[in-house]
Amino acid sequence: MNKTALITGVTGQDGSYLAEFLLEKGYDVHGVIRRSSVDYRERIAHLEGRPQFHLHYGDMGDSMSVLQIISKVRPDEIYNLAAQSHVQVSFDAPEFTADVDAVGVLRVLEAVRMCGLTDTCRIYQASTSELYGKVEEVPQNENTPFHPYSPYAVAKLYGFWIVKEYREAYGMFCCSGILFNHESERRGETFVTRKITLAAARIAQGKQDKLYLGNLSSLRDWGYAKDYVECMWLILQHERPEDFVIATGEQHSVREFCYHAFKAAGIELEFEGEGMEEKGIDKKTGKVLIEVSPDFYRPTDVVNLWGDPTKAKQQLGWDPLAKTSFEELVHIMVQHDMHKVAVENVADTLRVNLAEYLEKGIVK
Ligand code: NAP
Ligand code: G4F
Repeated sequence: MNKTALITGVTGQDGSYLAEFLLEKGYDVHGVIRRSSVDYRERIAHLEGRPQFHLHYGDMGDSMSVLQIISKVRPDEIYNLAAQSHVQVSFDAPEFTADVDAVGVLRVLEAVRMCGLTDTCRIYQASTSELYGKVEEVPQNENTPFHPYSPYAVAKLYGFWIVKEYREAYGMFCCSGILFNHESERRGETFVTRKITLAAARIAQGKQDKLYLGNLSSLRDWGYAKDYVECMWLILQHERPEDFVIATGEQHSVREFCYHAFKAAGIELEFEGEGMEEKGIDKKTGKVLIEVSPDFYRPTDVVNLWGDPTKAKQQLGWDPLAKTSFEELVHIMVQHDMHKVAVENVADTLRVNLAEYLEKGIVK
């Protein structure tokens, strides 16, 4: 019998890669999607229609739908990836973030209990390095104290602790993966890496003049999302339910990410000035391409994330050194976005030509 997995957040960056990964392993994959007035299934469109891939409408804020889906699918494994995942947005929508990212986790755990799946269903919770927040130790491992520093992180902290509580109270196989930032060509366009790679591609192809960013000195441990979904699965295959830090063990600043991304797009940057006055300048032309804007500063910002993946390496056999490097990650993202922008340019030209031909009656 094939195993059955349920993925919440299947339309997201990680959900789409995880669905591919599990289908490849022979799983029956069920995904939870939200009803929306626009099509947002771009990341999973290529999977729709496969006999082993099924979608269900639901919402993490709606206990009934969570319960109904779990009782219908009766999964062997649940990957709870659904979340309002943008830290800056969590300052604007703190209540929604708490409902989905904190209480949403509880809804999944309780639904599993109500469906009598306590002993058979394993649950992965998408936890985050944001829990370390205003960091108390560098690098961070499974024993580093948490100090959440945004409404998002506070909500995720509840998710982490309720998973631990259900593990201890009811003996459930539920675990948190404390994942450090992981990016890809499927990353949402308002996260800093994707914002930079898209802007580098647009600037290189003459479609954008300047990029405005917030804190350029912020430090992150950036990995490749496609590599990280394997860990979610490994955590659920482990003999005991435990929490794991997943990271590369390498740290880079937003400024460094910009430098490498623009270089991959054919532009060498140099940085001048400090704080709000800092600028990223095209070394060849002297043109200012990056400026700092207060709009992208957060009320409290997490500035020093650096993960220690030793436990995952020793117990799961997951070696980040054998995975995609920082430079490769930036390259993959920039190549993807250079191509995307080039295709958009061609489409724009065709649209303009077509409009002209229609107007002149050349085509009808
Ligand atoms: P993402 O691209 O933003 O995807 C989030 C997913 O959650 C989307 O499918 C979204 O659906 C869904 N969702 C949001 N609110 C929902 C709701 N009320 N009900 C049902 N579904 C809802 O995030 P990601 O980067 O793939 O991250 C996956 C998970 O890992 C998240 O929980 C995130 O917090 C966590 N995490 C991410 C990272 C990272 O660096 N990427 C690191 C640590 C932890 P729509 O498509 O309908 O919006
Ligand atoms: O790309 P970011 O928005 O990601 P952040 O805040 O680290 O959160 C992501 O990673 C977490 C794991 O640690 C996940 F839990 C979470 O769901 C999400 O996937 O920002 C990264 C850094 C921040 O310090 C931010 O202040 O980049 C800084 N930054 C500077 N300028 C900017 C910008 N961030 C964004 N989004 N946009 C800017 O213009």
